[in-house]
This record gives sequence, structure tokens and C-alpha cells, in this order.
Amino acid sequence: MGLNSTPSSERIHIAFFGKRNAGKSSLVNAVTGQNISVVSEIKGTTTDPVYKSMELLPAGPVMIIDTPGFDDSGYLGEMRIKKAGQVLRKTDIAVLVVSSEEGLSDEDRTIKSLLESKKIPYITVYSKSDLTGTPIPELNPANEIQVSSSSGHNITELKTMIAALADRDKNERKILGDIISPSDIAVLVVPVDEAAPKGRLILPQQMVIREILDKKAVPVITQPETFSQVISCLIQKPRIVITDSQAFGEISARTPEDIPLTSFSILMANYKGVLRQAVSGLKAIDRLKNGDRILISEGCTHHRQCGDIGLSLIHI
Ligand SMILES: Nc1nc2c(ncn2[C@@H]2O[C@H](COP(=O)(O)OP(=O)(O)OP(=O)(O)O)[C@@H](O)[C@H]2O)c(=O)[nH]1
Ligand SMILES: [Mg+2]
Repeated sequence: MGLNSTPSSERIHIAFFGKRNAGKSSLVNAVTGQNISVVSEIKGTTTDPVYKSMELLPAGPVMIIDTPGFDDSGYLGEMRIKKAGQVLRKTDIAVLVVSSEEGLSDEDRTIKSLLESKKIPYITVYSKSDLTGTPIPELNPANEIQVSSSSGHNITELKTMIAALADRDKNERKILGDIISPSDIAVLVVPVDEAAPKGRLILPQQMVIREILDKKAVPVITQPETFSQVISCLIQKPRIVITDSQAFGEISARTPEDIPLTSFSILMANYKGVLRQAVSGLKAIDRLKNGDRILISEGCTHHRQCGDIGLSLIHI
């Protein structure tokens, strides 16, 4: 990854869904201006999601995803639908591609209600406008548009619509939310131990520092050993202390009662929208009885180390 590149998880994910042959891949190629997806008149051409990162101003870095058609049948069809479903889980903004010739189908309506129930903002694109004589009447200019990937009709307008939605989505997604105001001090506890990656900070730490600076507030960064020294030196009371989870107990004991304390993991869980679920999981611990079986799983790709959260839990 280059110094200036944005990690994939931080790019706004824009996925193109639709029935087979709706024109998804042609549209992805038209929007990205590149031939990244295979196009053919054979239904079911795209069998695996295709990813392409690009800049979409004013939103910035985004990830464009082409998906297999979701109206497929048979074993391979089920696999394709499953893959489209997996993409849906990481989709921030959806583009529902519907052929202008065929119009909205029951499958398209199912996808629409799924997107609405998951609160994923979406645009309905009627493709292949060059094949129909008259434009579709009464389209909602906010989230519906008719385009042609072949002639380029309305492709720039579609990009503008997607970028506007993506920009709105980006501005709504903040790791610190409204916790920090200008001139506030936030004390960040960042242990540099064997678990820390060499020569850099991990993503939640980078995101928090950047957001504090964006807010014109002041990040004060320390390791656990120097935490008390930092707290006693500060004339202005910190607005918040944010610690690495592994030092939580130690830092909690040394943080004055009137200063709120949280961890990078808690902020990240909130940012990813899973905090409520995690808290309800925690409450289940109170209901555990002797002999209950507990599954502990850590979804991380790094190799196991002593002191990993999963391993610490096993020792409880
Ligand atoms: N005339 C015309 N044909 C188009 C347009 N967009 C796509 N097509 C044609 O429609 C067919 C299907 O296009 P694809 O882009 O492969 O459709 P898809 O939705 O990706 O299909 P699957 O990968 O099979 O799910 C191809 O023959 C394209 O050439 C368009 O804007 N105008
Ligand atoms: Mg395709």
C-alpha cells in the first residue's frame, strides 16, 4: 500500500446489483472509464464480485464493486447469489441496475426492500436507454436515472448522483462523532509493545488522531507508563481519555473519575455499527451458568500472540 493510499476498509463501498444481463458490468465500466468487468450477452457472465478503487469527487476514494446477477438458479446460481449477498454486507451505497426494456421486476423489488430494511442508500438506474424509444416518465431525480452505457447518455449525471450520496455518507461517518469540540484535549493511550506494528500506528488510532486534528482539538499521545505523568501535567482537564483495550484496566484505575474513558475498539465498534449488538452480547455474560459452552472467535488476520484479546478471554 502506498503512503497516500486509502485502506480498502475506509473507502466508501459502492456496489452495483441487478438481474443477470441488466447491464451492471457495462455500467461499472462506463462509470470507472475502464474495461475492468467482462461484458457479454450471455446471462450470468459475472460469476465473482469485481472490485475497482477510484476517486469520485467530491466524495474522495471509493471502491466500486460489480456483482453477479441475483436472479440465478441451480447450484452455481445459488453460489452467485450468495456472493452478491456477501457484497451487500459491506455495501455503503447501492446502485440497482434495471434494464429499461424489462422494467422493474419482482426480484428488483425484493432487493429494494432489502436495501431499505438495511438502511443502505441506493440509486435505481434504468440501463440501455438507447434501446427504448421514449424516456421513462416520472423518475425521481434524487435517486432514479435512465442511462446508456453504450452511448454514454447520463453517465456523468449518474456519477454526480453517486458522488453526492457518497459524500453525505462520508460526512455522517465519524469515529468520534460530537464527543470532541475545538480546543478540547483528548489523551490517547497507545502502548508500543510487541503487539504494536513496527513503525506505524494502527488504523483506529490514525483515524482518531486525524478527526481530533480536523476538529481543531488537541491530541496528547502517551504510553501507559507515562499516562499519570501526562494527566498531572495538563492544566486544562482532558475532554476524554481513549486507550488501547489491553491497557483498559490499568488506565481506568488511574483516570480521574470526572474524565470520561473509552477505548479505540469501542469507538471502532460504534463506527462500524456493531456496538449495540456487542453490548447486548456482554449482558449475556451475567446470565451464564456453570457448564455453559461459549464460542470465542477473533476475526483478525494477524498471527496469534500472547496477550491477544481472544487469548486473554480464555484465561478469565
Ligand atoms: N444497447 C445497449 N446494450 C447494453 C447496454 N449495457 C449493456 N448492454 C448489453 O447487455 C448485455 C449484458 O450486459 P452486461 O453488462 O454483461 O450485464 P450484467 O448485468 O453485468 O450481466 P451478468 O454479468 O450476466 O449478470 C451485453 O450484451 C451488453 O452489451 C447499453 O447501455 N445499451
Ligand atoms: Mg456482469
